[in-house]
Amino acid sequence: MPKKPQEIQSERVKRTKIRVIGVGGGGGSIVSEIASRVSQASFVVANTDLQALKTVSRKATRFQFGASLTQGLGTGMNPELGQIAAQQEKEKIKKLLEGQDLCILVVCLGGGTGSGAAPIFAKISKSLGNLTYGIFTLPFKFEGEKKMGIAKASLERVRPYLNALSIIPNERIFQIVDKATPLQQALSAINRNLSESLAGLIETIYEPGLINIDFADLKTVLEGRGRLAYLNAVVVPKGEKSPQEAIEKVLNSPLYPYTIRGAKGVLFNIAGEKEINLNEVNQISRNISSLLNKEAKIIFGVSQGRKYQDKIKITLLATGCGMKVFSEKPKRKRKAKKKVVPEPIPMPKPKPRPKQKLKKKKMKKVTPQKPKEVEKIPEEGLERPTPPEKKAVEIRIRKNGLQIKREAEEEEKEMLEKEKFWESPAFLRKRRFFRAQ
Ligand SMILES: Nc1nc2c(ncn2[C@@H]2O[C@H](COP(=O)(O)OP(=O)(O)OP(=O)(O)O)[C@@H](O)[C@H]2O)c(=O)[nH]1
Ligand SMILES: [Mg+2]
Repeated sequence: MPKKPQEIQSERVKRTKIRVIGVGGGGGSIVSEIASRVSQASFVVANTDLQALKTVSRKATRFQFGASLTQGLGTGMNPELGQIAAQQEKEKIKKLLEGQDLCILVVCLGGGTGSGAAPIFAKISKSLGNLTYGIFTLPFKFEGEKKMGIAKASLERVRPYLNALSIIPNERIFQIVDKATPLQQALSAINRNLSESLAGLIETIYEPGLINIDFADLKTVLEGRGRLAYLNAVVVPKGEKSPQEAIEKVLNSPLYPYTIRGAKGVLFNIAGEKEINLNEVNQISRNISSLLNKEAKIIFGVSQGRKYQDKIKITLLATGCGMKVFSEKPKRKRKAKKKVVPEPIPMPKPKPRPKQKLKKKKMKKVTPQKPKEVEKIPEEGLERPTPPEKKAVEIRIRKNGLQIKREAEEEEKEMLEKEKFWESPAFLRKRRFFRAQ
């Protein structure tokens, strides 16, 4: 039976509830940043550290816990204290998380508050029946083994309570910024990148699209247990090559130590201006699908809007990515992350570039002095200067036929002279030798 307009109206009232919770100092900073740029979801920053809470954006709710244990300070890198602090305030945390459809936990692991409390927050969220997704950063290498140990232990404890989790080692920021970059600046770069990705996902769920993605779709991709997730959002200026550029960028986030290869579920949204070319949309979606398992669930959406004028934005969430993060086996040298290369999108053929032709000619060009030096036959009693093998090969490759012939002739001539030299009496040899010098 067709629905009456009034019924449809009342169904629309049920709005998806997404709550993003940052726990600890780092997690709080990231959520604070997202809160200031996205209005649709709700944001909470939880910390034992009152001073840190005071710096959080007004758009996020502040939640202090463990005051009786830490007297409003941090835990001083003590995850047990962070855990007890959260356990003591279970009821308050429950109130904070109930009634949500999706709870996103954001924690920078390695300290005491976030690492200790994250498993408690996740456990409560799961017990309430929320879909729960965790985003975690790992400490920098220079912070030492102890912090990394705290982070890994926390990840193992939190994972069973999560549907999906993303892991971003802070160290990966050096793929984008120089090692000499001040720490604060490096952290901001990570936080900005993470908040842009998360903002992209939230927008995708809340903003109506031409091909719409809603919470049911997100649920399909996120459902499961402890799945490794990849979330990224990129914006590229609209141009001839922008679809190709956007795919490459969205698939190759420098911050992740893994890619979407092998993912079991993917959700992605393409946003553009009003006249978005559906042919391009088709190319992009085919490209992403070709990288995945045939059984993978792929959900894609298209949204249009004036705010995407002159640009294309792709947001992508993949879950069940292939890498094993919690392997118990002894460490083997890990293979370097392979770049995901999408199939090229056919473009109109570019005109031949004269520069390339020039390059070819340059390769053929030979340097006349060097070959002689290498091929020179040494004088008796002098040690042959051994040129590096590579150099000799390189030079040989660069010779042309005429030059080889000329050198052979020269060599022959020299040999003949040498033979003559040995045929001469000893007292004459010396003189000829010095004359030859
Ligand atoms: N990406 C990112 N990482 C951060 C940031 N701040 C801290 N971290 C990382 O997170 C780790 C834990 O730091 P905090 O989040 O301050 O620790 P905490 O959870 O508040 O724990 P305690 O202060 O020890 O109680 C650090 O070792 C850093 O590696 C941040 O703003 N961004
Ligand atoms: Mg702290």
